[in-house]
Amino acid sequence: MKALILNSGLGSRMGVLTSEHPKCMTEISPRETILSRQLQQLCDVGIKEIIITTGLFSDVLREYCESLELPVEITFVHNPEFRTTNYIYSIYCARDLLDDDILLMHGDLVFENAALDRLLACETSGMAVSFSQPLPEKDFKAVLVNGKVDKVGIEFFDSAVAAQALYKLNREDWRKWLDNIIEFCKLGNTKVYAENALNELEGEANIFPVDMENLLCAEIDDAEDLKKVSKALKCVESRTVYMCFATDILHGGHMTIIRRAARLGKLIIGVLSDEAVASYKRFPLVPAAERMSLFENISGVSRVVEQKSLSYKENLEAFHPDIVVHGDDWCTGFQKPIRDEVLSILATYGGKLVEYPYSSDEKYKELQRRERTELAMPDIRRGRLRRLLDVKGLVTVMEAHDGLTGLIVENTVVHENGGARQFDAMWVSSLCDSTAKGKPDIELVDMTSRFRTIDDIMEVTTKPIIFDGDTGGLTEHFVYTVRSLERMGVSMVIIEDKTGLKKNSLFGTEVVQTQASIEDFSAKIRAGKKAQRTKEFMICARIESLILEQGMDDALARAKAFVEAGADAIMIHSRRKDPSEICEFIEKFRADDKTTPIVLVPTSFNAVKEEEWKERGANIIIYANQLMRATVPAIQKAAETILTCHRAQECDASLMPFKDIIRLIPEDV
Ligand code: SPV
Ligand code: MG
Repeated sequence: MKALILNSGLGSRMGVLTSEHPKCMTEISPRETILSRQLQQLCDVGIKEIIITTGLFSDVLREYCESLELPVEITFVHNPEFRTTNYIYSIYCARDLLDDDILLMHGDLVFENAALDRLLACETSGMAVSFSQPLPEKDFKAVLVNGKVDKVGIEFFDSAVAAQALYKLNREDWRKWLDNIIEFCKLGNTKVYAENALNELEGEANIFPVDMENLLCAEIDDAEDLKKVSKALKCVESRTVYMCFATDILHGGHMTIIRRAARLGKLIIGVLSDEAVASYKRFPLVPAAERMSLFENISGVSRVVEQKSLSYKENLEAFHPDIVVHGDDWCTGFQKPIRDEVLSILATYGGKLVEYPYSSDEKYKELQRRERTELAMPDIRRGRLRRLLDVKGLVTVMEAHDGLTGLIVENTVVHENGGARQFDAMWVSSLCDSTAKGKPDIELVDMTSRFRTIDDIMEVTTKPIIFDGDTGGLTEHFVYTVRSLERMGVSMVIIEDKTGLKKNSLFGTEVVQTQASIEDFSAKIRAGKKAQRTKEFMICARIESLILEQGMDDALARAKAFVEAGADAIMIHSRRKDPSEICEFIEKFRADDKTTPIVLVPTSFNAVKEEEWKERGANIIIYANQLMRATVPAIQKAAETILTCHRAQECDASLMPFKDIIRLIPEDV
């Protein structure tokens, strides 16, 4: 597409303002003239060839254009008869250069980017009109017939709309109009508007009106217009636009939408905090501070701020952007409440929402798949538990005992109030791993088998893993376990301060269980920390004093000693329904130690909500066996029903349809 700018007019109504240069060189802001603005806008939309017709001061105009040093080829066509002809003759002079789609504009037209974008987005030929602005007395109006522009002129009022000499003309439509312009000029009809030649075609040029509504698109005829347009331009230039990004991999689709948004005004980018991203989709590969600097270096972005939550409220109230830009994918689904909130806040101060079609391009999906692969890599996965603790303060963990439960923990999301909730990490429980294998939870399932379970889970998930290391075994063995777990990408091992034949803690004192001495267990922790090769891996000391009824003082003394031995976290366990002993422990431990993460497994003391645990000072909540416990009654019932009924029909209603089970696991995860 080429642009044709008509600058051969005399501009006599501008008075002294055009005594030394053509009208298009009139300054409309301290930084630009009508022409420099038009040329920059054309460059910005990718136009490479521009034809400018000239009249009076043609040399001044040419030199001026060259001084702008824009990356565009400009051809100047002088109309030697500029004093006695209208621009129809200038077009005639340029006719041999115009065999293309043409963006035609008068040289005294000032328009905002959004107006140009709207015209260019029109697939047919189009003319800028406004259905909402009053009909001008002396300026162009377009008569519409059957939805098309039938006539353009200053004399039409019936069935007319306000119009501006800004056209996007597809080659075939333009050819018809140009041929008639040539015809007019050959007949010496050179003192009329080029539109007179268009009007004879009676709609055959297929030009459709493109409604600019109240976007700035106005010509400057005199000093009064200049004042008005300069003022309107100031408003346009001071407009602010807000967009929020959760991404950490910027691709072409993002750049396109950023470029479009930046054309609407000064662009403020909100970068979603790590915590908000983690709750909304997955843990960000790149931390918020780095993501912010990524955006700071993109041209067209005037400011980058953090958006702390999925809700835009805080930032909209702080910055009052004139426009919020978003993809149209949030019109439905879980993001709809966020959109509704944005709309209602914008309505309070007259802001606008602009939505662009969401790109679900295959190559961007491929990028997302690569991101997932990246997140599953041992080095990336291992460190994420520490980052989650930093970012969220409280991390929720659900048990997984095989690939399927791993997938459930990975993918289960619930939406509430426009936000999303999901588990942060996975717990590979000794109880559930043993139970899945039909074995008691007594360290009977050996490490090789336990590692096999981790591997099955890791193959299909990306979330961090906390491993239940039972007693850790012999110290001489534990050091190897630590290194193996690190290599696999596990984030934390929890070992309990028991010795001899370990039984599940939930038996309490009903069975014989022996607690290790503080010295021996501290030595095991020290050895594990010494063996550790990466800085991210965590060893958590689990204290069984309350389970074995050894008292609060013993629990606290152990916690202190184990932290001194190098434990990265403390797990305190209880099998009471009443959470008070756990609360007491947290309070007393936190009196001296504000930072060591506290891990809880609230299987029996399950009435307290996560928010309260966080407030009390706990950091990791492990739901240690609920998925396994959900499975057993369901499968037992199915087995019994089939045995009772001698067929499977009766149990079908409580089963997942077989059509669904075969699709439950996607082939390409
Ligand atoms: C496990 O899940 O195996 C645990 C937690 O160790 S508990 O069963 O509560 O002891
Ligand atoms: Mg266990």
